[in-house]
Amino acid sequence: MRDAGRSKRSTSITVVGLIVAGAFPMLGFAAWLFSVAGATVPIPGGGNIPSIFAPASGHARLIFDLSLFVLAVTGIIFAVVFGLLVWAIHRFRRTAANADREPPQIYGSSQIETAWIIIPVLIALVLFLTSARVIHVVQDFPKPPGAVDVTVIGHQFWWEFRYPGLGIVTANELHVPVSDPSHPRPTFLKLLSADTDHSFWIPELGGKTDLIPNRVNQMWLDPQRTGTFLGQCAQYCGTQHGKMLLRVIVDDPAGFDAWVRGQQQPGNRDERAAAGRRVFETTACLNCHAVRGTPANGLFGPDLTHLMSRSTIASGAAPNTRENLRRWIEDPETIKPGSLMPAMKVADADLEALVNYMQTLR
Ligand code: HEC
Ligand SMILES: [Cu+2]
Repeated sequence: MRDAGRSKRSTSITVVGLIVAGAFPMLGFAAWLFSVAGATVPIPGGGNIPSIFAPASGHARLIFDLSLFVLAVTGIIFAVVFGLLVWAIHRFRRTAANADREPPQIYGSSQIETAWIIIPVLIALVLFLTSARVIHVVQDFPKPPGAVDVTVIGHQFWWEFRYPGLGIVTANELHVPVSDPSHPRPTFLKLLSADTDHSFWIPELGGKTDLIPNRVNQMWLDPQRTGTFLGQCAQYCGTQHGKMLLRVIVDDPAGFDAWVRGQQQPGNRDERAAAGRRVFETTACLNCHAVRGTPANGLFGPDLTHLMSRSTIASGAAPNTRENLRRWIEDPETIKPGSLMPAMKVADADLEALVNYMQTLR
């Protein structure tokens, strides 16, 4: 009677164990399904929910292929170990015939011990070599002539992009040309930080690379189709790390050249917005923001020379609409709590004039 109860209990413990162990591959599978479905969900303002399962550049594809290989190897290990476990539990379970006997006590087997040292060492070696190969290809990628250079500077909580060869400074929305494999035109990023650690990550275009103060990191992107790709600062860098979004807009060659020409223009000096410009240039705004061709040359906040060419403000925290600009200048906390731009407490009339001025910065 007591034995039957104990055996029933051990059976149910086994079943619970199998469900728990089986939950891991199921969770992995669900994550995969979720991101495949997410990759087709458009987001207002362009782009899709980013998915590591939808690589759109050679760099991301190398990492993706490696991760599938690692997943396959570990999946086979899981299936074999799990299968043997289920078989052993079933084959050697307690039955009425053996209930009063101890199982045979076996000690030592050099064949089995050698096998379970050598096989894992070989598996680890194969995984090491394949990873080292991908790291080598990604890190030592040669820079072809015609590559675009961008210096990316991470700030709390926004991104600065400088194109040293083109004389462009912009923020939060990185424009790069498409890199057709037959005419590769990759973009090389030099990654710096103005304050603390950040991490540049566009899942569909490549792996994460950290931006670390007093250190220069590098990475490259070679997007093979046009479109908007979304990403995120992937390193906790302070209160608004979660609203430190990234947008990479991959333009066709003509579109990229047109964008470059537009960005190279100095700031608009539209006389209709002269009142707003005066407010901008006589309050603290100009200490933190630059508008090329005007006295404003602050470096603490985003360059506003071509603010209206961006579809969002505050690093993707809000769409770049008149209403949001007004709300932002009145009190940035309402859009991005913890942002390092103070509420400037400008009078209503000045606020209106400022927003008008901002809207001429095309
Ligand atoms: C103490 C420095 C500082 C002052 C003064 C300041 N700003 Fe800012 N501003 C910032 C920072 C930092 C950001 C980026 C915030 C973020 O995204 O987290 C910003 C962002 C902005 C943005 C959004 C830009 C973008 O592309 O996302 C606008 C527009 C703006 N400021 C306008 C103004 C105006 C107008 C004034 C004057 C009334 C002003 N700022 C005063 C630091 C400042
Ligand atoms: Cu960050």
